Formats: sequence, structure tokens, C-alpha cells
Amino acid sequence: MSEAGGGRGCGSPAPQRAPWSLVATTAALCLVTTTSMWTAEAAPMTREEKQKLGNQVLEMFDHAYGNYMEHAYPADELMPLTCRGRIRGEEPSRGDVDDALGKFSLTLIDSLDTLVVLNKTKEFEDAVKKVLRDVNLDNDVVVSVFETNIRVLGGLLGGHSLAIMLKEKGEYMQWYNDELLQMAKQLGYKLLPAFNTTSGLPYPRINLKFGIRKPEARTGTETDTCTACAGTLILEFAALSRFTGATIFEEYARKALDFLWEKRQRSSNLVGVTINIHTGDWVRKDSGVGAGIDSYYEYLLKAYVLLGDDSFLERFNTHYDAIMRYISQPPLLLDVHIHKPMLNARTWMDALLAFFPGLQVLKGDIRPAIETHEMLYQVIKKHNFLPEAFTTDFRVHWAQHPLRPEFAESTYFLYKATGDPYYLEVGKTLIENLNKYARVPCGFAAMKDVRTGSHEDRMDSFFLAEMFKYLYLLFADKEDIIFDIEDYIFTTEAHLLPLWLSTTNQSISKKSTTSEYIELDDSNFDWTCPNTQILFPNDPLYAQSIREPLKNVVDKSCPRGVIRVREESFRSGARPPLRARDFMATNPEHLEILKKMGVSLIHLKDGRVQLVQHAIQAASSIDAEDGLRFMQEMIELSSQQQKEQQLPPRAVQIVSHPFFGRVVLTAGPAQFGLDLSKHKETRGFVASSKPYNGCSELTNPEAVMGKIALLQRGQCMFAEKARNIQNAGAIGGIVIDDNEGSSSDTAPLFQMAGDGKDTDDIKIPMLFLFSKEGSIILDAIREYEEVEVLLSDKAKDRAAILKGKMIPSYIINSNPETDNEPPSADQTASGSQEVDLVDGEPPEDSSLNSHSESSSPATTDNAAASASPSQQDSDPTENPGPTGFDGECTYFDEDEEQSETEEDSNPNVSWGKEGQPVHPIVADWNEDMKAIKMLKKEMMKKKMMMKKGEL
Ligand code: DMJ
Repeated sequence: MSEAGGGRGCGSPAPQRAPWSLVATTAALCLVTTTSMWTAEAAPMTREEKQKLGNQVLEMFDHAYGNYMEHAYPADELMPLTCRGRIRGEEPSRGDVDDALGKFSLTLIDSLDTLVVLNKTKEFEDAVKKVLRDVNLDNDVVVSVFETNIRVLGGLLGGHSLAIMLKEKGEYMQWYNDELLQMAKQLGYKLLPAFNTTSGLPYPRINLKFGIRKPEARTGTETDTCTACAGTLILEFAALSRFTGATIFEEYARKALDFLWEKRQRSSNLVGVTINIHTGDWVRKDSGVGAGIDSYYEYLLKAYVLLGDDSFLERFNTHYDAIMRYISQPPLLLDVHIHKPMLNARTWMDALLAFFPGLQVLKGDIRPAIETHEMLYQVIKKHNFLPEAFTTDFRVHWAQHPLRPEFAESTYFLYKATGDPYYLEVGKTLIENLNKYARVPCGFAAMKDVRTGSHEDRMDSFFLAEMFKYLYLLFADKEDIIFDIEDYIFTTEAHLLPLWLSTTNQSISKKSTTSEYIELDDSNFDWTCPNTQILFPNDPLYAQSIREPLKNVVDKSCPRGVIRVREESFRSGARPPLRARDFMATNPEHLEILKKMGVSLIHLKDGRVQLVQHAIQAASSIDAEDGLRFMQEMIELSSQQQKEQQLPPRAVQIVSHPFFGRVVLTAGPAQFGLDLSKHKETRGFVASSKPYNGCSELTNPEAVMGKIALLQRGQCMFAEKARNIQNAGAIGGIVIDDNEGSSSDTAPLFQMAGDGKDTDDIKIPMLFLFSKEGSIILDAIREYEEVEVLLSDKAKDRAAILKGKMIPSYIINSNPETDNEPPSADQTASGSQEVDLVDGEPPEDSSLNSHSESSSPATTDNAAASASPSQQDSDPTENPGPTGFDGECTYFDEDEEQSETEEDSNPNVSWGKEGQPVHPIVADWNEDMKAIKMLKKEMMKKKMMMKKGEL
């Protein structure tokens, strides 16, 4: 690419050309070499057929434009059902839609450069004269800054661009003296007050006569704007600056873009739909490529093409990478949350996103462009038009269709890129449908409901600005157009701006380089121009092979879900549609797909799973490519998950005898259920669920009722386990890893994810323990039957845990030096005191404690508080614990001051930390057991002595 164009590393075509010109030129060349090879899906179209369709487009344009001029002009738009002009204020308000109407003959201005493209030069000359004679840009009307920019400023600049081209040719427009440009400049100055915000983001509306904020302006109180509204100015504003030399326009548009870039969500690199123009906060944090954001992305890439400024390409590539990672779920494009980009924000798509395949062509990413375009075409074939919104199973969500041009736009660009006559057939269908369903005696009417074919009395100006341009260009050969279309770039409203602007008055771009890019990794950016190998593969059936699996994606009689689409694609033997986010290691079908893609799955000892790809083992080169893509997605997904999972771990603290809170196990939290960081801890006895995996209704609800259920990992989703134990009456759950030997000492902790559905119904806390930590609880159950635990965000102070409880003093008065040593018989015997079994104060959390106490049998520490002296005496050997022996005990009171915390005194016990390594816990526990056994022995000895009357 020429330096003049500003691109990097793209060869050296003719000077004065920006990157887009290379793409288009190559496309044309390819068309010549590939068309004769087509045999399948669509036969090549003869020149006659194409001309016939081109003429049909011309006739349709005449019908639309002629009726507007005859029945509506100088009004902004034609009302094709009542055959009159739409004059703002004279018709019932339609809300925001009316903000495009500024009493400035919108449709005429929006149609100017279409007239030239359609070779209607004489009509163009007349139209320009009418604009200069009739249009007033100083009306007391509040208009949308975005719409006025793309339709009116863009229309005037497109008209000017082609006027000077025609003048130079020497036949038409010889009288022209930049009058349209002067109007554009006047309008530009009228829009500038909108940028008077600290952020530099424009207000969404402005009064053409009074500007903003003045009482007469009736606008300027808005706080929010859409991202596309603030980010779709640079092409028109930069063109205005470069045509006129007045740099202020480009500066303002750049500042707004800089601010949006600055505000992107840094971990996902996505932007939201709506932003506060004063604070820069995201007001709507959902993100897609359709309504509200669409042309922001479009303008970043096209600003690079038009202005040759690398920073725009860097930004575009960064966003594109995020879009392909999170939003693109081929063939779907689904909105996600900017902070949690793995979560879909909705289950439907809007019609505006149909421009995206066209932008992907410009980017050079053809495959997903073909996929999405095909999906959209299937929807169109089902409903005749693209409904304003449709669900992921292709049902109508919003039934209107205001004759939007985005799909025709993408069809044109895909045809340019592939030369595949299939896209000509698609265009033919669009023409047929427009004539059949939208054509009315006085123009073309928007569809009120695509299902019923009912009409709305509107014909938006973009129908003339865009639809006819793209349809005409689709069927036109080079010689059918009186100028070289490849010398121009299309704005979002399809207005034409000459690429030579990249070398004119370019001082501004040099001024505005931000230092921020230095920190970015250059390898993220695709500096090359679109790869011709990808754009035009040697295999002429390439595009068809991508479309083929999607052919029945939208079934005419029975709506299908995304899953079905994927299964179907797979069955057809084409590209396996498995996405990293859908992959489940327990699904045999997925494992089969992995194998086909040359990906092997290795279970590591610590419970993790490793994926390795050997392209050579893949079933075909396409499978190998899929495998590579799958692996890339997996890497991205896991790094994203790691980021998301960096939440502090939780603690499972064993509080019953003989642990008394000394054992704290590091646990992973869940993304659902009670959040222990926000709520009090949950305390209860543990009970194993039956079935142990918790994947179906429990068969032992009486055992887990009011307790913390233990479950084994695997077989079903974590959320399903949680629901099953909750239904059985459990107050919490601990999922124990099924991979033997796994431990938080060696494996990274993770959060248990939900099941992709709403998990608000899960109210109980759920924690995850690796196998080694889990077996400490399981061993404790085997040893003591009743084990009480505390689930919390971090280990609780033992004084709080044991308040009102009686425990052996050696457990409390641990000493760094002697801690690992069991107390001697002397220590336990001496200083023995009366055991106080009655807790006078209610425990900290009375409900939890009372529950624990009432449900605990006499063998436990807590039960001891209510046990009778006779019970205590009954059989100390069978019921070990404070009630079973006369060891030294301490009655804990909340107010009682601890001189030394356990953390201070015992290096093996990590108080204040969430968990402990497993080995010290086990060692510690063994020590405790030894000590307890010695105490028991001591007690027995005492008893015997008492019996013998020695004491
Ligand atoms: C056009 O006005 C522009 O393309 C805009 O960017 C969004 N879409 C409308 C037509 O649908």
C-alpha cells in the first residue's frame, strides 16, 4: 500500500491510493479468473442478465425518486401510501425517528451521489441546482447530530465529490464552484456547538438555528448518547476539513473517537451501547455490532483507509479481535456484556448488524462474513425482508422493516470479494421482493409487519442513498459507471468520499497521535492488507462450502435453535462447528469433533485437562484449520476465565470436636447461590448426598435436611447439584473434586460457574474443595460421624466460633515451641477445672448455632452443652470429646480477651488466611488425635482410680 494511502506493508500499488483501492482492484481481477470455473449453486450470470437487472434497479429508483420529487419535495421524505411529503410538525410525532428530519429536503440531499452512480448525470445537475436554490439549513428544528452528519453533511460532501469529478471530466457541472461544499461547511459549523462537553463527545441533538443550551434551542439537557452517534463523524468531518482546510472539524471528531477509545472496557476491549457524554460512564453496558454501535467500528476501519492513520487501524483491530472472540458466534452475532463478555446480553439480533459482513470483507475476514450473510439471507427468504429484530432461532422479534439497505451492502461487498454469482442471485431476490411486497403506486413503502406484508407510510431517505446504489453496483460492470468507484470510499450512508483526501491537508493526523499505543503489543494487529489467498482461494467452491452447512439454518416450517444449527453443520460433514465456549469434556460428540480436528485431550493428575493439537492428525486441512481456531478460542477463553476467576477463595472451617476451628480448608466459590463475601457465614453439620454426585433428586433428603451437603464433582452442572440439595433442604453444599489427589496446594482454584441459565433460584452457599481437602472432611466423618463446618469468606476467629463452647485448653493455648507436642499427662491433669456445660449467652448466629445444637447428638462438642452429667459419665470411651473426659477445658466468651492469636502463636495454623496447606493440616490433626488419645487414657486412669477409691 502506498504511503500516500497511509497503510503499511501492503505492496506498492499506484500512488494516491489508499488500502481500499487495492482490495477492490484485486477483487475485480479475481472475478475474471474465477467466474468461468463455477459450476454449482449459481451459474455465472450473462452480461445481458446483469444489465437487465441493472435496468430494473434504475426503473425502481425512478419510481421512488420520481414520486418523491413529484409528490413530496421539498419535504424531507415521501409518505408513499398517502402520496405526500412528510413535514415535521405537521404529522403526528414518531419520536426519535423524526430527529432525522430538519426541513432541509433530506431525501434530495441524500440522493445526490446516487444519481451519479446510476448514471443520471443530468438529473444530478438539476438536483444540485434545486439544493442550492431551495435548501435552508437554518431552520428552528431540533435534529439528530448523527443523522444530520451522515445523511445531510455526508450527502452534500458526496454530491460535492462527484460534482468536482464531473466538472473535471468537462461535460457536466461546468458552472459548479464548490457551492455544495460551502453549504456543507455552513452545516458543519452549525453542528460544532454539540461538541461543547468536557468529554468532547457530542450532544445527541442540536437546534439548527439556535444551537444548544439556549432557551430557544429546546435541547442540550441530554446526558447520554449512543456510541455510534458519537463515533460516526470522522469521515464526514475529516473530509470537510481536508476539502476546506478548516481543521477544526477533523479535530473535534478525532477527540470524540479518542474519548471513546479511552473509555473502552479494558479487559474485554468492547464498548457499550450508550455513554454519558459528561462523565464518560457506560449507561448501557451491552455490546454488539448492531444498533447503537455499528458504524463506530465501521468508521475506525474506514478512517484508516481514508486518512491513512495507523492509530485507527490499531483501534479497529483491537475491537475486531474482541468482537470475534465474544460477539461472533458464527453464523450469529450476539450482544454480550462488556464486563462479562462470555455472557450473552440478549437472545435476538437486530437488522442493522447486516452491514457487518460487508465490513468484514473490507477487513479481509471472508469466512465469517459468508456465514453471517448466509444466515441473514435465510431469514430474508423466510420473511421476504429482514425483520428489525429476530431471535437466535430466527423467529420475528420486531416485525417492521423500513427498507434498510445493510444486507444489500454486504451482498455487494461479498460479490466484489468472491466473484461468486450466488450473490447476484441474492441481489435478484432482493429486487423481486422489493417490487413484490414493498412497491406501491407512489413509491416504496416500509413494511409494518414482514409476516403480514402490511405497510407503513414511510420511505426513508437511506433507501435512495444506499439501497439503489448497492443494488445497481452489484450488477454493473466497470463500463456501466461513469467514474472509477474504486477511487472512493463509502460512508455509512453510502456517500462517496474520494481517497485522494488522504494526502490533502493531512497536518491534523500528524498532530494527533496518542502515546497509548506504545504499550500495546504490535503482534495483536494485522498490519497486512486483506490476504488474497483468503479472499480468493483457488478452490472456486470455497464460498459455497462455507455456505453449504448453513443452507437450512432457518427452516421454513419449524424454527430451529442455535444448537440444532451446529449439530446439523456437523452432520453434513462440513466444518465442525464446535466453539470453545460450548465444549464439554464429558460430551462424546465433542470428543469426536476434537479428534477430527487433531486435538487430543489429556487429563492431568491435578484434575485439569490439557488440550494439544497436532494439525497432522486432523481428518482434513479444513478440520486442522478448525482445530487451530478452536485452540485459539480455548486459550483466549481460559485466559479470560482466569481473569474472571481471580476472586478471593473461600474457607471451610471444621469447628466441631476435635478440630475446634483449627482446620481451615481453602475452597473455591460459586458464581451462584449465597455470596459468602456479602453474607454471614453458614454453619452446619455435613452429610453426604445420595446420589453422591447430586445430579438427580436426593434419595436421602432426611439426612441432608438442615445440613451442609457433600457432593462429588462431575456428571452434571454445579448449579444442578445445588438445586437438588437445596430441594432436599440442605443449607449449603460442598462439592468435592472427583480427581483423586487434586489439591489447592498444586492446582489453581476456580469458581463454580452457573449453567448459563438464571441461577437466582439458588439461595444456599456452595463451595468447592479439591480432593485432598475434601478427604479431610470425609475422614473426619468416618472418625467422628458428626462433623460441623463453617462456610465463610475467610477463616473466623476461634474465639467467635467457640464462644460459649467448651474445648480442651491445650487447643487454645498453643505455643509455637510446643504446639506439635501432645500435652503431657501432667499438663492435662493439673489445673483441671469444673466443666461448665451451659452456654449462658446466645451464640453469634443463633439460628445457625441453635440448629447445629438441636441436630447434634451427644457425642459432639456442641451437644455437650446440653448433655446431662449422667450422660457424660455413661461411656467416655465410646463418646470421646469434652463431655467424655475431664480434660482441661476453657469456656469461651466473646468478651474474654485472647492474649495471643493463633496466627501469632502457631506457624502451622494460618489464621486470618482463607485456608491452610493440606500437609500441615493433616500433621496438626494427627497431633491432636494423639493428644486426645492420651487424654482419654488419662481419664480412664482417673475413673479407675475413682472406682478404686484412690481419688
Ligand atoms: C443508515 O442511515 C446508515 O447506514 C446508518 O449507519 C444506520 N443505518 C441506516 C439505514 O438502515
